[in-house]
Order: sequence, then C-alpha cells, then structure tokens
Amino acid sequence: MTTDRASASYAALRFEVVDAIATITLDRPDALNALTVPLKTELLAAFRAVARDRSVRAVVLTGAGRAFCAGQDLKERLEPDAAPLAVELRERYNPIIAAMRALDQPIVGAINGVAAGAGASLAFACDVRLAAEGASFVLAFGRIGLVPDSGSTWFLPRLVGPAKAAELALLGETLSAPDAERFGLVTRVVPPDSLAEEARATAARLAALAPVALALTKRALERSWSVDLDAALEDEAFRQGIAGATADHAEGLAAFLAKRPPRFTGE
Ligand code: LHQ
Repeated sequence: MTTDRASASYAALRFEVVDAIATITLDRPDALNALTVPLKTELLAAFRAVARDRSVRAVVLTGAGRAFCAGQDLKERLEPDAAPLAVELRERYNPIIAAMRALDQPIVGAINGVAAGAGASLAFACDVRLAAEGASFVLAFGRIGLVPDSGSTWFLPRLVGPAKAAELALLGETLSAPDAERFGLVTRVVPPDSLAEEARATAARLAALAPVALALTKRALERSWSVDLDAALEDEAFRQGIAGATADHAEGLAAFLAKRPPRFTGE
C-alpha cells in the first residue's frame, strides 16, 4: 500500500510510505543534499510524522543523487540572517538527532554516497546502516575549524571504538565503505544499484517484527551505555515484563508452536 499523506508538504526531501516502510530521501542532489534550514525543518517534521504513525513499522533514510548528505549547507552559513552555530545546533540539529533516537520504529540508513559533517551524524543516528560501494564517511568539521557535532562525538566512539573515533574526528580522514564495514560502522556494503532494494529488504524484516519489543530493545541498547550491569539486568527485566504482556508475544509463542510465521500487530 502506498501512502502519500505527507509527501505534498515536503520540498527538500521526499517522504513516502509503502507497505509500512517510510522512506525519507534527502533531496537536494545538486548540493549533495547539504542541510539548509528548510531541509532540517522538513526532516524533523518527517521523523515526527513517523513517530505519530503506528502504521509505519520501519524507516529508510537515504539521499538523492551521488551523496548521502554533505552536512550543513556552507553557503547558507554566509547569509546575513544565519543563526549563530550554537543556536543552529540547539534549535535545528539536536532535535533531529533526538527525534531519531527517540523513534520507536527502527531506522535503516541507506548510505548511498558521501556522508560528511552533520551528514555523517545523521548516518550514525540510524539504527542499522547499509552502504553502497563508493560511499564514505568524513568528519569534515575540523577542515572548516569546527568540532564534530550533532551527536558525532557520542555515536562514533560507541560505534567504532575510541581509537578509531579519535582518528576520524581529529584527522578528519575519509572512511571508505569497506573500511566502515571492517570497523562495524556499516552492516554491509552492497553494489550501488542494489542499495535501495537491500535497505528496503532490511526494513521489511524489521517491519515484520513485534513493534513494542523492537522499541523496547532500542531503548535498552541505548540505556546500556550509561548504566552498570545490575541496572541493565533490572532494566531488561522491567522491559521484558512489558513485552511479555503484549498480544504480539502471545502471537509469537502461538506461531512458534504452530510452526508458522508470526503476524505481529503491534498490540
Ligand atoms: C556543498 C556542500 C555543503 C553547500 C558540497 N554545503 N554546498 C552544524 C552547525 C552549523 C553550522 C556548521 O556546521 C554544522 C555541522 C556540519 O555539517 S559542518 C561540516 C559541513 N560539511 C562540510 O564541510 C563538507 C563540505 N563538502 C565537502 O567537503 C565535499 O563537497 C565532499 C567531500 C562532501 C564531496 O566532495 P566532492 O565529491 O568532490 O564534491 P564537490 O565538493 O565538488 O561538491 C559538489 C557540489 O556540492 C559543489 O557545488 P557546485 O555548485 O560547485 O557543483 C559543492 O559546492 C556542493 N556542496 N558540500 N556542505
């Protein structure tokens, strides 16, 4: 089923929902999908629309053209009314990253090309990343005298370990897709022509799982970074209590015993 319920209200991105999968495509290919105020506003609105829509069970985030996202649109920064950097981060970037991490539905990043600066941060904030051969990650911030932002300093050490994170953040070296796979930053590197299909297939697998359990799992993984083992064990028990009370858990058990695929409804 295709739904264009929100597409009409977007200009700098494309938003479509097909078979419970929302695909968000950053759509400023001539500027390598660099982030302008309108694009950031729309991106936040798109994630908020997904958050409100229980019929969406997974999200794919990707870019149009040859790039995933080149980060902040640097030309826009020269405009006289550009907000101070700290304000821009607090009011526009940070809410997007927070919305992505708060989303119950899993986000598959389909990294189709270069992900630079805050574009890399967007990729890091996804739950699962697939990359096209030829895609790359670059913390380009230092090249323009800035510090990594939009969650990069938080995500990167957790994703690739502190030593590689320091190298990437300080030297700003480009990480190729195969190296990103080697460091566990991306799940798989695929030929460019099959990226959309592979991302969709991964999203479809996630969309077929029990939504409440997935959302609880996302929260538990995130919380694990800031608590000790005892707290994590208790947190798991608490969440399992919630998951165990869902109709989807009963359906999962019934399907297992009947040797049939489960049909999870999110109840
Ligand atoms: C661009 C951009 C771009 C505008 C390519 N803007 N046009 C947060 C708080 C607030 C402000 C500060 O920033 C932040 C967070 C950040 O994201 S800071 C980091 C910002 N991003 C960068 O510094 C990356 C800048 N871009 C590049 O280094 C290269 O373009 C990369 C490595 C991404 C790709 O290189 P190439 O494949 O060689 O492409 P290109 O450089 O030739 O770019 C193609 C076109 O895209 C070109 O336009 P043109 O009209 O000449 O064809 C570029 O000007 C445009 N473009 N990035 N961020």
